Amino acid sequence: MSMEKAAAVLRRAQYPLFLSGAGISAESGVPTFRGTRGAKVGGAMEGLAADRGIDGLWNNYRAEDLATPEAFARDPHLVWGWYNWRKRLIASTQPNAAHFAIHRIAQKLPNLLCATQNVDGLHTLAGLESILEMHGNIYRTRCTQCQSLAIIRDDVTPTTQCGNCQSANLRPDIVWFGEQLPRAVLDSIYARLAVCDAILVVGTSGSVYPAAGFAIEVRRREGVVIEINVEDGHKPYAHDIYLRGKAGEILPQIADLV
Ligand code: BJW
Repeated sequence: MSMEKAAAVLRRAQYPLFLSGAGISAESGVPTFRGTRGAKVGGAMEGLAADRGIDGLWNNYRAEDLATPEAFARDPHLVWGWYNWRKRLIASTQPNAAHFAIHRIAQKLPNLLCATQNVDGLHTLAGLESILEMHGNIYRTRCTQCQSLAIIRDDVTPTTQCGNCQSANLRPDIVWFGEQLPRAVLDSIYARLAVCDAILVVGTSGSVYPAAGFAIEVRRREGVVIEINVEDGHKPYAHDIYLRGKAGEILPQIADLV
């Protein structure tokens, strides 16, 4: 019943917004940040790391200690090591049923604005043509000297040179804690939030801002909040329709009904 209700809300919405988090890629094998138990990043990483013969290098680190400009300035080898490892892991994954379902929903609802906090590129790989990547992309580097962007699929180290200015100052083109999100991406999302009548939030813990504030804003304007998550964790916002379960099982059914 809730599934039909969610589909009907989305179908009728004039200015719908879709927001995904790490949970949508969990069924592809990409580790989430906080898992389902509010654990440090090591929780998910350790299991996969062990599966792939990697020792517990990251056991003593939290995502917040690696994904900051200060961490990178302190120890670029460590931070690049973390990103190279994640990049390799992500490169071995494929989009899952949830990514394909969102593509299908977007085809049926051309006015759906899609945003993701994920850096794995799996929405694009599933065929979604327009996706706002709020936190960057794991395959992209940015030169801290000349600011040029590049896609580098191989490992990067602190000595890897920028293809444009030849300096060795590449960083991941990822939004770290305390850094501003891409202006154009935020402008598009805030323009949508000003009129948004329904938001579909999938697989996020709602613990990182500004993304966690989107549903708050939609509710404030009396829009409908639809949430899909495997657990009903503490969120800074309330939902109107809560669909508990795996995104890869629920979203395809919604895609059929929209
Ligand atoms: C399933 C599932 C399945 C599992 N199906 N579900 C307001 C208040 C307080 C603090 C702040 C605030 N505004 C800003 C801040 C500071 C900070 C912040 O939010 N801190 C919090 C910790 C409180 N925010 C920032 O610093 C942001 N920048 C900013 O605001 O700049 C302002 C500024 C202005 C002027 C000058 C300068 C700055 C930047 C945030 C960047 C976040 N970056 C990260 C890491 C980098 C990316 C990377 O390396 O990959 O992005 S943090 C990490 O968390 C990552 C994620 O995108 C992000 C969100 O995580 P997500 O997606 O929610 O994942 P999880 O793991 O938390 O949750 C997974 C969920 O899936 C769970 O709920 C599961 O149950 C579920 N799930 N399997 C469905 N199969």
